[in-house]
Amino acid sequence: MAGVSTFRTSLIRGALGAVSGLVSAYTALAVAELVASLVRPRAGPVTVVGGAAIDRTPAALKDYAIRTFGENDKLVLQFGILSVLGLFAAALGIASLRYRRCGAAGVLLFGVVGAAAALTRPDAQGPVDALPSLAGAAVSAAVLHYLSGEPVSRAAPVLSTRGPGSGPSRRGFLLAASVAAVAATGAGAVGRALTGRRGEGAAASRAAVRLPAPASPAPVLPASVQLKVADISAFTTANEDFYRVDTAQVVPKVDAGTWRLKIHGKGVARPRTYTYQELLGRPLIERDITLTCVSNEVGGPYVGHARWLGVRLADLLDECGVKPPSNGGPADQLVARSVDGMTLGSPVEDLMDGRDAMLAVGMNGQPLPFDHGFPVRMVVPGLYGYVSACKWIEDVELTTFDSYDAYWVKRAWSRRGPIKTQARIDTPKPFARPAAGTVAVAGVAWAQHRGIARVEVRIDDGAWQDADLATQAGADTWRQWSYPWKSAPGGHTLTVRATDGTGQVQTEERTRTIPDGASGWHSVFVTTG
Ligand SMILES: Nc1nc2c(c(=O)[nH]1)N[C@H]1C(S)=C(S)[C@@H](COP(=O)(O)O)O[C@H]1N2
Ligand SMILES: [Mo]
Repeated sequence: MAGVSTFRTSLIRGALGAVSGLVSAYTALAVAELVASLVRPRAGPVTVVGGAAIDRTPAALKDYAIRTFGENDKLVLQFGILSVLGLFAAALGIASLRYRRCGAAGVLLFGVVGAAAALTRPDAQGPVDALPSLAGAAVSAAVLHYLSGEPVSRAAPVLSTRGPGSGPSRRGFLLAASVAAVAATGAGAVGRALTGRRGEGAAASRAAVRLPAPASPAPVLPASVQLKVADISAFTTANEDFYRVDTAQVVPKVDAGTWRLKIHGKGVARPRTYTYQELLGRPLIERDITLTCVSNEVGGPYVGHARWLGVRLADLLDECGVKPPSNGGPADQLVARSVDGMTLGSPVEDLMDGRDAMLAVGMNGQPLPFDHGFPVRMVVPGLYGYVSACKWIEDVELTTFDSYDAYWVKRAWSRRGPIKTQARIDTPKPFARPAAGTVAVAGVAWAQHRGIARVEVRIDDGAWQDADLATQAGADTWRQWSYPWKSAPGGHTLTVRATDGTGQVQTEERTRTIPDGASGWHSVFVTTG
């Protein structure tokens, strides 16, 4: 019996050790949140470790994460980080029962890892970025040290059984742990409120924006750009429904009043800085442009259409004295940098070849939503987002492709990213069971800046049939198509392919998204009956 009770005692001790580890880790995160709210919200330990993990994730794994978790990829990552932290914390708590100093030292080590991650973030603002992790770790180490040993007074030992007759006082331990947890929750709540207040300035600046009327409006969209087919993607994607792809775990909240855009670099005869009001005061263009992500699989969801309002980028570059390479300019790459340190590189030639490359301030009649780059982002027809569509932009540097690789290029993606021709079947869905008879097969096709000239549908191994096309809004937009399929009962594979405005038929060759975008025909299997 003695053996059993010893076992029970050590089990309880172990559990209490794990609890003290978890409580101290929780304290660390809460204190770090409070300090981060004072220093810089994006310097919090989970955010910086998550950012470091995102930056170091091999391309294939990142591709897998986007495929599997979609736009929840960052939530899954943060949950993973917290789980790992929780496991280590519990282990440290148990270890510190026997080796009290080890626990505290382990916690401090975590603090150093967090601080290192914070200092090496591309948007780090200096040594202060290390503070949230270090402060969190210091308080956490003290909490763990206290919980895992005798209290200062020695009168009411908490967990230690080291001293003669000093059995663990479980009530004292629970009290101390609860006090720590409650205090930490309070600190975390204060931190969150302070961070929220920071965001309020940005939100107020956005609410105050009155978008001017465009000097060059987009043509009115004819109703015929939208086919009357249930379940086809809306021609214009609502801002709330627009896909979001970026590496930001905390969406940057930028105050338009203090925002500045700097244009500088190689061959920039007159470097300049622009304010938001200066941009709004210029002649604005309004254009319909469909955006696509290079990570979009064949048939995937990362494509959306909006009406953008902004300043023609070529005009600004011109004003700064930039010449395209074809006109003797020394810079062939424009590197856009965001407030969160992201870099995207676009060919200067493309930006100045007459297409509607712009610094957008408006999206579907609204100031840009925070998720989509408020106050200003780039939008370039014909190029995948990762080489053109910089959100939360604050710096434009002219350079060469030979001398600088932007973020995704360092991670095995192609330097150049023209959008590949794609067609997608929106309806019927894969493995749908439509009633036999005439089934509306419909979807969208895109080949931005070349346009869509033709869409064909094939049933099983039959001949290609022309689909009906909606009106083409422009070469830079997607185009809806539909095909009234007279179906026979049974299982069928439906395949679609598009031809772009240059007469090039979309290739059948299936490629992965890495390095320069997926190609191949989309098909779905359905059963009619
Ligand atoms: N600052 C910043 N801008 C960014 C990115 C990013 O990670 N950070 N991702 C790019 C990518 S890969 C794409 S496809 C588009 C997506 O824009 P959206 O989220 O508004 O749809 O933004 C681009 N701009
Ligand atoms: Mo993308």
